[in-house]
Amino acid sequence: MQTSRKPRIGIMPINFEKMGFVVVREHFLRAVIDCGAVPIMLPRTGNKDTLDEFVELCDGMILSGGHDVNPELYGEEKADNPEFYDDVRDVMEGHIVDAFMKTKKPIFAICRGMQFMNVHFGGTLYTDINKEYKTNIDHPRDHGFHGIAHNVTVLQGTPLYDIISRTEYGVNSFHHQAIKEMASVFRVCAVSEDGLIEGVYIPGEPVLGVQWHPELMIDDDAESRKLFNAFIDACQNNMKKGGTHHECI
Ligand SMILES: [Mn+2]
Repeated sequence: MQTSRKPRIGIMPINFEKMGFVVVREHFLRAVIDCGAVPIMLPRTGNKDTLDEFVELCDGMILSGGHDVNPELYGEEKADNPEFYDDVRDVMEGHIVDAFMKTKKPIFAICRGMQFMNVHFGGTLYTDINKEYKTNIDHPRDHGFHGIAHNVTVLQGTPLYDIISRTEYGVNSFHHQAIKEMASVFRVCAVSEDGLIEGVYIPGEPVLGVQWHPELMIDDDAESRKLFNAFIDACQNNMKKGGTHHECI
């Protein structure tokens, strides 16, 4: 059994159809490398045999931000613009999440990734916060990569609090969807000032989701660095145990 190699971290791709590209945000690659692991971008495919090879290959998975989750998956209607959605990503993410849960390999779900997991496990989303939720906070507005859009309250006794050791924390915000009905497997670990769920985890499982983008703040925000370090540590510990046990991130 190899125990000395670096953890390999899969990163879900984003479709950039107009140019024929599939991309990942460069910050993810850098964050993973800086924390001592190896980033691996997944191909955008619904081919389950191919995805299973990546499940085998990767020690942890980052569900990156990206397109909106197809509202039809939680009983709502799609908007008119088909560019909002990526059905291939929905399919592949569902397969990856199931396989990683089965193998107990850690998942770090960011923004759309967290929203997708909520839908995948039976929850629903606000398809557009500004239309469906009364708030003074502009969650979708571009405040800049490092711009603090709002505070979150981090709940004590949760894995997120264990990692960042703060109850109030300023975060960026680039989302117009949000959790409406939370999936029953989830527990809340962070809430925004206006009451939206901004962080979730699954008790006893190495799964953490946040709605902000710690990858964009990795250079100058100690807490963002702690989140990636904790995730990579969880992957490393899982490898040492031969992949049959796990730790919460
Ligand atoms: Mn927000």
